[in-house]
Amino acid sequence: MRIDKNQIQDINDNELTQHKENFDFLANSLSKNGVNVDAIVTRLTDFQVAIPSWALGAGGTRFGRFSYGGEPSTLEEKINDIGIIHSLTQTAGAISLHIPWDIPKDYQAIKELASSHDIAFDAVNSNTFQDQKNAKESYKYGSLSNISKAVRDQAIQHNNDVVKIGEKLGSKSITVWLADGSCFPGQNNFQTALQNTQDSLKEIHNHLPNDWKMFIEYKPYEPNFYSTVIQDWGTSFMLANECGEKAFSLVDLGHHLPNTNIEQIVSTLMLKGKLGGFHFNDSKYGDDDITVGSIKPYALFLIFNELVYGMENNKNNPDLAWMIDASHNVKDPLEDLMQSLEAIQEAYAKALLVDQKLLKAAQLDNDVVKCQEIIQNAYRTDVRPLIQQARLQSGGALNPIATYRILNVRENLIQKRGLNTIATGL
Ligand code: PSV
Ligand code: MN
Repeated sequence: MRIDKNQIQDINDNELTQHKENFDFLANSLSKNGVNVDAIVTRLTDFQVAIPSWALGAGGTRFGRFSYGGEPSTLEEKINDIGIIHSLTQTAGAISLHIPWDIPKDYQAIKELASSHDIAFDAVNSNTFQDQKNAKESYKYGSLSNISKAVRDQAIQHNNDVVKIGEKLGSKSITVWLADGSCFPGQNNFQTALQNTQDSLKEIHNHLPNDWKMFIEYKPYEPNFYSTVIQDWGTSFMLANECGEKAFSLVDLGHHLPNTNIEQIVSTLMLKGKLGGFHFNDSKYGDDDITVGSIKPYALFLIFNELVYGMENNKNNPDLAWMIDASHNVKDPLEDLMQSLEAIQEAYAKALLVDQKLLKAAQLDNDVVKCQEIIQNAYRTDVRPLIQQARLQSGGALNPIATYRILNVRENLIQKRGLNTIATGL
């Protein structure tokens, strides 16, 4: 199913007068305070977030998986689903493939389909946390860190193969996340595991095409519950430095112990020019992978505040690869992704409102109260009319989820694909 621009416009028309009123009111009051509203709307329009190919079905937990109906069962259908989200939000202009879950059969056809939806191929993801059918070696005791050279070589080769697949699609980066670690004290020699991982990553790095980047993702625990080889940003940063110029750290919001100051990690990595990628989700306890902004929207805003500061001040840091990494059991996955996109845009817009000059002056005066006021004034501003304006200008829906429901998208998908389809992935 494809959503036509005219269908969106017809629905927008009913809400246009109200939107204009809201937007003009906000734009006026922001302009009076010296904010360049057009510049913010343009930055919101330019901001695109990749959707992972595994997030379009109803995600599962290890306890159960409840199909949503009309789930995409092929890569083509997944791209079409992202096309639906992108046409409504104008913010999901990229897909991130997980290999081997989503290997294209006909590369040319897949590329044409994606570009017909205005969707680019972002970072490709390798998978050495599951054994593949007919694989010679098993990753049960680790992949790039494994004590067996044969296992490490197989995992290195897999990463090189993933890069080759990405090259055919126009991707320019690979994300490496390792489940490697140990479940019990004594199971692993920490130093050997880390050294093996470093050597393996170096091999992958040195094999990359010149214009490619490698993102090293960290995570404190799960699926190993005693130790994880790349457990934190420090380890990821050290490995990225050891590997060389094309290697960067990747921050996944869910991959931190409770109360970690993620915005400070972001700022440190950007200062050093080593933040390459970003995975959005939200969590209450661990790597819960729930809708972005559903639990800690203020923390998300503070993180964006550092991202915006870094994008403006750390020119040595590359443009970031943004991706949503969330998927769960109970919502329509497309509606859920649109909620995540809205939360991301909201945090970004609010961060763009922070008056950096005023903040710096207040910091120089050690005026703690004023510093907090500046940050919270931005956070308390209802920026939704700015986001709606950005969408309106690029042909998206003023209210994506409402439009999705008016157009009966899910019912259409169920009718076409059936009630019991299951998407590949988690
Ligand atoms: C691991 O928890 C992770 O965040 C990695 O990015 C994986 O690629 C993704 O989730 C899906 O398993
Ligand atoms: Mn992730």
